[in-house]
Amino acid sequence: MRDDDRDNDAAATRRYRALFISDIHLGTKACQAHALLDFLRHHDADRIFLIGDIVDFWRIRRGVYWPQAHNDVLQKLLRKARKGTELVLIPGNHDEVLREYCGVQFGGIAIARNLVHTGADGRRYLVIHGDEFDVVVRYAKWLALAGDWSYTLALWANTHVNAVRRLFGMPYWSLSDYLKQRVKRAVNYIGEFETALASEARRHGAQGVICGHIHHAAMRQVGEVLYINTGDWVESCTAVAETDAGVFEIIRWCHPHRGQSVPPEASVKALEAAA
Ligand SMILES: [Mn+2]
Repeated sequence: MRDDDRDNDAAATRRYRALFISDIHLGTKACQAHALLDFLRHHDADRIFLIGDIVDFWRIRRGVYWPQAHNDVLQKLLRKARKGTELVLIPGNHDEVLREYCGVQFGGIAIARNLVHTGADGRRYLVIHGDEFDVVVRYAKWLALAGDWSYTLALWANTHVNAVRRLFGMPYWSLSDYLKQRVKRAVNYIGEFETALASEARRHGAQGVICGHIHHAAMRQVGEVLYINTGDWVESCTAVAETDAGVFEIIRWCHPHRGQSVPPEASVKALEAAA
């Protein structure tokens, strides 16, 4: 049985007014494409918002990684569009090449830089990826890329640098202290990100904001703005759904085929949870 044939299994599919998905990072080994396929099989919506970093063009530039499951995800989404789902794509920083096509509509997909979604209850939600508010990414892309490597570098340094430091009678350099500092910064960073996004929502006359980018699913009130982050399909496998009543919920999708690879950020997040 082909994956798509299971669409007919309507009893197992939950229908929502809208689904919000971001940070899939197709084209990377860390992408949980099988889990997402399974999620898409069990969930449908009148509108699906793809809120950035859907295809990771940064990684693809370093060499193509494109297994069948990644193709299946795109096919599955296009199939939903053919069957009447309105697809909205908001490019992120890893797929910013698509930003050239903002305002364009093709194959049942509308591409926009950001937009305001009106909830079932009439409340307005700014839908945006969020990297615009990430100063590091915006002003120094190479710094952001270096960030991916800092943990790997720290691990290497812990083993090798200390051997050299010992030779020179220098004190031990602690990896865990380094990570704790990094986590503290990460926590501050998330708070600042939420505040920035909430004020951007106010600027658009919206009562809420729905974004992605920081791979950290959340739903909380920031002042008078409801801040919603869809999380990611790299490690947490989360999406946000709006019911017909205009209620938003975070869905965490567990799937037996989830890959075992854990990116370095996951270890930092585990520390963060323990902190
Ligand atoms: Mn991003």
